[in-house]
Amino acid sequence: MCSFPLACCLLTGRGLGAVAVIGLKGTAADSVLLRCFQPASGSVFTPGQIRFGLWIGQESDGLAPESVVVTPVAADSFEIHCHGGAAAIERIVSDLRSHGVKCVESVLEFGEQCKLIAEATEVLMHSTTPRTAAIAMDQQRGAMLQWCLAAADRSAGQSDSVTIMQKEAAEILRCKLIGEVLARPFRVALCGSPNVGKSSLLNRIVGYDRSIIFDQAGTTRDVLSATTVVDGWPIEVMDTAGIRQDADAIEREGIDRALHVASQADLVLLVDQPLRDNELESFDLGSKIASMRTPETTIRRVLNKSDQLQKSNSFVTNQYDFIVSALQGDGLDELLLGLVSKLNHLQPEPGSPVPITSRQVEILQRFTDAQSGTDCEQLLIKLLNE
Ligand SMILES: Nc1nc2c(ncn2[C@@H]2O[C@H](COP(=O)(O)OP(=O)(O)OP(=O)(O)O)[C@@H](O)[C@H]2O)c(=O)[nH]1
Ligand SMILES: [Mg+2]
Repeated sequence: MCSFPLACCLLTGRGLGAVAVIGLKGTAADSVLLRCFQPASGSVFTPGQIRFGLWIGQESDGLAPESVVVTPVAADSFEIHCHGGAAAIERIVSDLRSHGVKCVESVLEFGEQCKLIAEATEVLMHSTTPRTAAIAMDQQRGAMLQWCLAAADRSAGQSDSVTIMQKEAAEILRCKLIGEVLARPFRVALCGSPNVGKSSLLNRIVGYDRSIIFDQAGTTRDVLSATTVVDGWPIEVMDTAGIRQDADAIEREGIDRALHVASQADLVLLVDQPLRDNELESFDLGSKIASMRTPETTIRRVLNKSDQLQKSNSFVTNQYDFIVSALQGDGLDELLLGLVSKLNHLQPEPGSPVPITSRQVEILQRFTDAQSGTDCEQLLIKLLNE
C-alpha cells in the first residue's frame, strides 16, 4: 500500500489575520489529529464536514483546551481553523510536530490551500493598485473565511440567526463589483455620435495621445482602449466608433463593436456636443444602449465641447451629468471623480468580507435565497471547500 508523509503548513498570512488555517495531510493524518483534537460529536470524519471541537494537544503540557474547527478536505487531508494569533498557531504546529508531522513553510510545497484563501491569493496576484491590493489582502488574511466560519457556527445554533446571516450575505454581495475590479479594471466605454470628441476625451483621461483625433466624422473605426488609475482604482477606458444611422458597411462593423463594448462595460459615457443652433443632437442612442446593457451597467450623459456652449442654453446642460471640454480640460476633474463614484460608494470597511470570484458570488446568492438552516450550512461548506 502506498503512503504519504505527514505534513502541515500555515495556509493563511502569518500574524495579522483573526483566523488562521493550518493544513494537515498524509497517511493516517486522522489518527494524529484525534490524538490532539476532541470533536464535539463522536462521528467519523467525512470530507466536506465542518467539525467543531477542542484542541487538547499534549496533556502533559498543562495548557487549557482551545476551540477550533476542523474541516476534513479529503481522506487524509484536513484544515484546522484556529485563532489567528501566533501563540495559537505555534501550539498546534508544535503538537503536530511532536507526533512526527513535518511542518513545511511554503504553501506550494504543501500543495494545497483553503479554497477561499487560494482564491484570494490568486486575485491578489492580479491586483494592480495599492487600493485594490489592500482589499484582496484582507480576503487573503481571512475576512471572508472568518465570516463563513462564524456563520457556520451560528447556523448550528438558533434558527432565527439564519435570517440575520442571510442579511449579512446580501450586504456582502453589495460589494460584488468591488470584488470584480480587484482582478480586472473597471470598464468605461465612450460612446456617441461621430465627431463629438470621444477620442479627445480618452486622450484627456489617460493623459497621452492614445487615439487619433480628427475633425471628420468616422475617424475611429474600431475599439481602442487604454488603462489608467483614477483615485486608486484601475480603469480601462474604451474609445469606440461614432454611432450613426446612415453608416456604410465598414462603419457598420465598427458600430456593432461599439454597441457590444457598451453592453459589456461597467459604465457607459454617452457623449454629445452642442450643435451650432444649440439644439441637442437628435439621435436616440441612449435608449439603444440602455436596451443592450447588462443590469449592472450604468449610463451617464456627457456634454463635450463646453467651450462652444452659449450661456443661454442652461435648459440643455441640465440634461447632462457632466459638462466638459476635452480641448480645454474644463470639467475633467469632476468627470474623473464621476467615473469612480460608484466604486467609492461601495468601498468596504477595512477587513470586511468581499466576494472576489464568480463562485463565491454564486454561492452567496444561493445562500441569501436558501429556505432552511441545513441548506445554509451546506452552502457554507461549499463556500469553504468546493
Ligand atoms: N472646440 C472643441 N473641439 C473639440 C473638443 N473635443 C474634441 N474636439 C474636436 O472635435 C473633433 C472631433 O474629435 P474626435 O475626438 O476625433 O471625435 P470622435 O467622437 O472620436 O469622432 P469619431 O471617431 O469620428 O466618432 C476634432 O477636431 C477635435 O479637435 C472640445 O472640447 N472643444
Ligand atoms: Mg474617434
